Amino acid sequence: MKFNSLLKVLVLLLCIFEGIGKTYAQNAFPYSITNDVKNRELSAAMKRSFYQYQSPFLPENELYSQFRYTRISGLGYNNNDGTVTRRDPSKIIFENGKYYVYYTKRQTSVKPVGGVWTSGYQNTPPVNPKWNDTIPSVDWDLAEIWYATSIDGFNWVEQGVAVKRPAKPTPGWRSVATPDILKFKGKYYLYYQAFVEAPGTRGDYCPVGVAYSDSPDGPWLHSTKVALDTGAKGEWDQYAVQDPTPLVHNGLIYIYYKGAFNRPNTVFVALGLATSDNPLGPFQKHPLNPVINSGHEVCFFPFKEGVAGFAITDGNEHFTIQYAKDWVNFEIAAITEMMPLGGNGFVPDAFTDTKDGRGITWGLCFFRYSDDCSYLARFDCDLSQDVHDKEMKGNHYPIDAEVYFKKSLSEAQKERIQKQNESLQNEH
Ligand code: AAL
Repeated sequence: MKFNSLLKVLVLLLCIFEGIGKTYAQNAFPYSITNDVKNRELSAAMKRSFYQYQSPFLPENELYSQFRYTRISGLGYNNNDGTVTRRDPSKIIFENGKYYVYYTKRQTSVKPVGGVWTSGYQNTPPVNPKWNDTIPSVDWDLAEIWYATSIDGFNWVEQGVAVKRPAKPTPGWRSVATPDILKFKGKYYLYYQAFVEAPGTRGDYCPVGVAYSDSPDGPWLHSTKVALDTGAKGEWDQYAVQDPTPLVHNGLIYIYYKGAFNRPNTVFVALGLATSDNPLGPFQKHPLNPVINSGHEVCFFPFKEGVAGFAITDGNEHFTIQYAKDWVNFEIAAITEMMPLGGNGFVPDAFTDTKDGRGITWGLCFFRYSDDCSYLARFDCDLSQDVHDKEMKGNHYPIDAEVYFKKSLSEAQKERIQKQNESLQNEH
């Protein structure tokens, strides 16, 4: 062996021994944790514990919470016959000594007949749809934005319609749905999904419209221009921008929203960010969009110097609470369970341009009563720097067995299992 090659082998051996030495030189991971433990060589999992989460200990992780649910009173649903729906509540704001919430309300003579969703987006519109100008396709078709107020957050009084469907061709003439509120420089803005075709015609196509007012009680004026448009052809959000959720940061309006990208016939839901200094737009979409790879309905709130958000129903990271110190690059901050469907919080510092967001402790969400029709409910949590509610920070909460057994096997699954059994029997 030449001298050079011998040297290389020696160096290699030295490196290997040094590597092994490093790995095994440290003592076993200690039972009692001190800050020093961070200086050890850590496995990937323990690095996440110490560097990614607010605390390695679940009860001390300020972005971890359980959720508690309460029925709210004051809002009727025609004996749950499907002709009245309330869903997708806005953030809750506190104005004039009371809480305000805005939401999708559908009041139709019949319940929805069902849209066409089979291949997600890009459906060919049905030739003879079952819906028409008065028959809704889905739960949020032919809807308006209504609002209610409350003194305690449990008993609500509906105040009436806030944003009606505008006249054609202003976007939203078919349905205005899924609103969220912004207060900016003394004026109020409601952002909403502005449908120009029945949702469920080719998917759930819509841009975001906006209406504005001098008071949270209205009257609300429609902007004739779309505030946040769908992406250009071929872009991830080309068909729909939904669930717009505005906050104020660094003097700008930050709107987080839902879009969806596609691998033929499978829709992947993700969340994006768009910013503007003008509440009526235009908004600039962030070049790193999507900024959250999961989620569905959108709930964001300032937290410390950054922003926290829920990833609820869809995606690899569903049922997580996420955090971005820079308002763009989100990391999983907590994994939880039974998150509020369509939840949106009471966020007192949503519009104060805070550099120390305090978090949230409650909000409203929705449940379904039948045939996909919906009603509002209240959720409580402890995602706040100011509240330390031990009951919200636990785990190991037993869920009733009946809830598990409701998740029963389908006929197709039973057939698959029977075939597996049969093929094993035949082998012997
Ligand atoms: C919701 C939201 C949007 C969708 C539909 C109504 O929960 O994500 O609003 O368009 O479903």
